[in-house]
Amino acid sequence: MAEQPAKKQRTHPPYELLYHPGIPGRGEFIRLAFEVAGVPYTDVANEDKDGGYSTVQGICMNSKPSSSDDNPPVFSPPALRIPGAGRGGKALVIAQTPNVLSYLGERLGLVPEDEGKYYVQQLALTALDLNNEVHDTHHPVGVSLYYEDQKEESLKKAKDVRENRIPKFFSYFERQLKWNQEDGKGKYLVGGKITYADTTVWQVLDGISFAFPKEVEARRGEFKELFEFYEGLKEEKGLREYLASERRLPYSMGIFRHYPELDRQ
Ligand SMILES: N[C@@H](CCC(=O)N[C@@H](CS)C(=O)NCC(=O)O)C(=O)O
Repeated sequence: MAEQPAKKQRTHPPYELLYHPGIPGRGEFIRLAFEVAGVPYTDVANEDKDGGYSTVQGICMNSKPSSSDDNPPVFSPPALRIPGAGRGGKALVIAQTPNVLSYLGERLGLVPEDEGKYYVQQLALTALDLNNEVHDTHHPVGVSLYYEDQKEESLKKAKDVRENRIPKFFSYFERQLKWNQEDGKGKYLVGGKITYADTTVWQVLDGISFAFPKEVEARRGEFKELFEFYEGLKEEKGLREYLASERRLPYSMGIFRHYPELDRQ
């Protein structure tokens, strides 16, 4: 847990992120929540090079009936493990990115206390839908197949996602920003403080900018306010330091991949 901000360390349990090592992936949505909240966490597979990934695999990718302690099985990473927070004082293990974000949102102060927390979850779920659609641009036929075996279909899928789906989602995020501004709350998506809706939408925008740089460049003028939000959030306390740190992993062969042939030509 070295280098991470420790300001709230005493009031938080030892949070453990269980995810694949070496890629941002869906684990990134959870990392960003901890980072902007300034709350320490252990990124198990990345921090414990020897046994960390075996722990992740044992808990999250296991074919045995039960994953760990009294928790139900986990289908796939990412998951959150909190020693002592589960049944009978054992570890709690929960999975599914938006489920983990919802759990952490209240505990890390990343949601409003009123009905705004459902607006936050609504946005995070929508951003994660877009995340999945962008993933499918390089795997439109089967997640178990290689990209090289589905290149034809990828071209068609990527064209539709770039030309139709991305602008539709971007316009929705922009309408949300306007809605919040009219509510007098300023630069965030919901309310007057950063929430996990902001970090989740931000991460999807960042990933799309990596995957489709030409498409994004061409659309910046069309979605000026959304990109102001995107650039502005980079200066947010916690995020700024994280982006400059070694904990922020580069994109590679995960959800967001840069295949030039799938970008705008
Ligand atoms: N809806 C799930 C998707 C989880 C997921 O697809 N995890 C990937 C890594 S990002 C994985 O390891 N999947 C294994 C599999 O689907 O077999 C979530 O948001 O957590």
